[in-house]
Amino acid sequence: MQTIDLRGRTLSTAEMLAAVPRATAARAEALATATAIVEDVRVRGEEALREQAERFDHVGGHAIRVPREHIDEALAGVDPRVRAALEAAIDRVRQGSAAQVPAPRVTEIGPGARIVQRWQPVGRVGVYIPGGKAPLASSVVMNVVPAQVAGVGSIALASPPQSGEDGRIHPTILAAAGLLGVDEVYAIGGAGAIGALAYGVEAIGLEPVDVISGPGNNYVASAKRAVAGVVGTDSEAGATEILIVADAEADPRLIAMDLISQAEHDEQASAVLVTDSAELADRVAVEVANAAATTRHSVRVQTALDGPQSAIVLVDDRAAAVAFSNAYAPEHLELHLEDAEEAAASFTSAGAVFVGDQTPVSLGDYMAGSNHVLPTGGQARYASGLGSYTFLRPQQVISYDRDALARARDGVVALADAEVLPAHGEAVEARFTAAPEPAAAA
Ligand code: HSO
Ligand code: ZN
Repeated sequence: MQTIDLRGRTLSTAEMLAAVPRATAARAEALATATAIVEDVRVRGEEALREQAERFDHVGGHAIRVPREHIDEALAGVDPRVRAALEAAIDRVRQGSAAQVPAPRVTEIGPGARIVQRWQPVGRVGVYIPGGKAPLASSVVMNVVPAQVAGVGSIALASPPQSGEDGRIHPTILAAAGLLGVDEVYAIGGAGAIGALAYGVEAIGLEPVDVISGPGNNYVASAKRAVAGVVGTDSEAGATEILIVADAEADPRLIAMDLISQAEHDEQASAVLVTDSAELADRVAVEVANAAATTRHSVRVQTALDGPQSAIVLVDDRAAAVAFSNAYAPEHLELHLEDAEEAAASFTSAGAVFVGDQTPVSLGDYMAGSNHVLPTGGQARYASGLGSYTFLRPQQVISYDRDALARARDGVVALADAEVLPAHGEAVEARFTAAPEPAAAA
């Protein structure tokens, strides 16, 4: 892991970002491929899905709509420890998600003039869960629970068919769906799944959804771009990131473990430590080197940690650490600081903030009750993580009585005239004037 010494320098935001550049995905090529796949599904439906399953997943003749018995079998077969953990995670994320549903709010603009701000769930959601490197059963929980808590009535889930398993999707993913009461499940992978959810596939009874959420590789992310404007999508998830801000008192072993825990996801993952303690920096470098050598996914982890996207960054003081972190806008921010609780207020740009050394990111990945679908690649500057609000639409409901309208009458007419849209004013005037006499017949 490289050490970058920024002490004694005042850097612009751009310079800070250039010091530890994120890995960038080759988007243009993926977008072209994903768009073609989505389009094929839109036009040719099931036939396209079967061809894509043979080509990408090496599976043929499988049940695309997963039969209920497969879900029941997965539920019966799941390790009881995993089942208990999933149930606990569901319960905790339900509690965390409930706080994300705003209560309706009534505003009296004046007597008889009322606006209700209400939050309407979308009608139908499609959740995509990748197969690949790790079967992310926890991501089923993190996507489905907030949608259910928001009040979404219809949820479909798609995940790739597995070759050698007669095209069934991963049993833990299926079990998680079963525990959540999601029984509309499709064995469809990649960009094709995004197309199928967005446009529907009549032959298999798949109705189009309103919002698609869930993680995925570059092609899945590109497919979501391709269907933008047709459906809503969650924000684009790139490689996982962790940034830790630590002071001289922090525990280097815990910091190393947490950096490695997220590097474990991906060769492209970013793991960054920002500290004003040169001694801590050295000790973390040693701990990381030791632990990375022996961890289960050592090659992947070391690739991520040795990449230009990972670094130990030395800064002058706390203010510089805050500036760096806020510029970087990490997906996950951990604060290993003596005054972590108070310091948290200064860190404004992060997908989620983990306060103190007893709150590791991997707790948040599974069990904290917070959501683990978070903005990456600096999107935390303007976006939030997934939550119940992802599936809610704020809507204003306006009601005025006659007296209240009368008080607004002149204003409407004046502005309508100014915009040379007199029919707008006349629509209001009509409430206060009698209908003109019908023109006499010639
Ligand atoms: N850290 C990942 C989420 C995850 N971790 C799922 C384990 N399973 C992205 O925030
Ligand atoms: Zn993780």
